[in-house]
Amino acid sequence: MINQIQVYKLEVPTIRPHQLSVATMSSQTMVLVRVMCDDGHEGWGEATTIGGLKYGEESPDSMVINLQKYLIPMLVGQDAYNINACMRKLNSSIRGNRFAKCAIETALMDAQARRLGISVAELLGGAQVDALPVAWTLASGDTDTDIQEAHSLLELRRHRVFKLKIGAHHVQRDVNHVVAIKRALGDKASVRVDVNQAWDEPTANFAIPQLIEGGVDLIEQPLAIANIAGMARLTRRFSVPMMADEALMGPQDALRFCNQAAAYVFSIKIAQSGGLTQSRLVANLAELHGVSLYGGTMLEGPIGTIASAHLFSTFDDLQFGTELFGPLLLTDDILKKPLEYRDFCLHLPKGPGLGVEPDLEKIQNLASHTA
Ligand code: MUC
Ligand code: MG
Repeated sequence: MINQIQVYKLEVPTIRPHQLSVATMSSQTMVLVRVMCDDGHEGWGEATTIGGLKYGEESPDSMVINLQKYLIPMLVGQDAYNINACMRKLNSSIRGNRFAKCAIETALMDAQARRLGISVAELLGGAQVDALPVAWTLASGDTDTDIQEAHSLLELRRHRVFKLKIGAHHVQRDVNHVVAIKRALGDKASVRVDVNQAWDEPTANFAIPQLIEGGVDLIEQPLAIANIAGMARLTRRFSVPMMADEALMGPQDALRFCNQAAAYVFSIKIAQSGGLTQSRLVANLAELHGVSLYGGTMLEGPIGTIASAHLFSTFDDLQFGTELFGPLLLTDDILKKPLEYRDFCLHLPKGPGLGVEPDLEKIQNLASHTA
């Protein structure tokens, strides 16, 4: 039985300003939930978004309130062994709130897997790999700084896939920035761009041929969320793969994209999808429609990141790798032992559940909100 669910909100500074077209981040606010069960088992989950309300329609504060006031009271006293029943109860009376639901489902799965003495990946059918390639986002806002950052990460063997955040500046300035970085890195790295919806279709038609010529491998969410027809036209028109990101807010959107052949790649994010089970559904739809997969991030801390890794490790194919670098962008860790990044990959931990041990004392000290 679920005895208690605690919520923590904590803000951790980033190692440098992280510039997206929608926001410049100098810190990240994590929302963590801790599910405690009467058999002594507990589990952790995370609901983290970007830039307050700039990226998604749930903010850290709305998640805390909605968890405390609506979601948690429905779960206390429920059978912790039956995650499907718990999630159905939530979904049948609470609309939306995908991030908050993801945190709850993750925590229930962590507890369940610990109880069974298996990993979350095993609970989901079993990992097919023990490490996942991880891209890094170059988003300092300065071309030379980004080039230096990429060179040192290549040297460290931490990342060899770089995603550039563009869309905040004039289109030609952004294109020149990307092309200069790709020229500096050459064949040593894959360079991709994330426009975060900043372009209209004529701007995309102007920029993309130059990006292809410059050697860019992937274009992420160039157009507004609602412009699925435009995404379909770009997918048909250009040889470089188009990836849907913000537009995928769960399986219904994924189905719409599949039906309209509006993307060649899906960025799967556990929070955007509404949890690990819903993410699996998005991945299944993609696989059925010949859409390739990429393991996305909401720049979560280590708990959301490793939960994503457990799920992604169960996929048959993750053609474009992952970007599960969130914890590396933060100046502080909340785990007793940090996640293992080496040889361009995130390595899955071996233990039961999520395989990580949250540092409760640290979390309590960093938390601005606890309930
Ligand atoms: C996004 O839109 O992909 C993921 C990596 C990053 O730098 O920003 C996020 C959000
Ligand atoms: Mg994106």
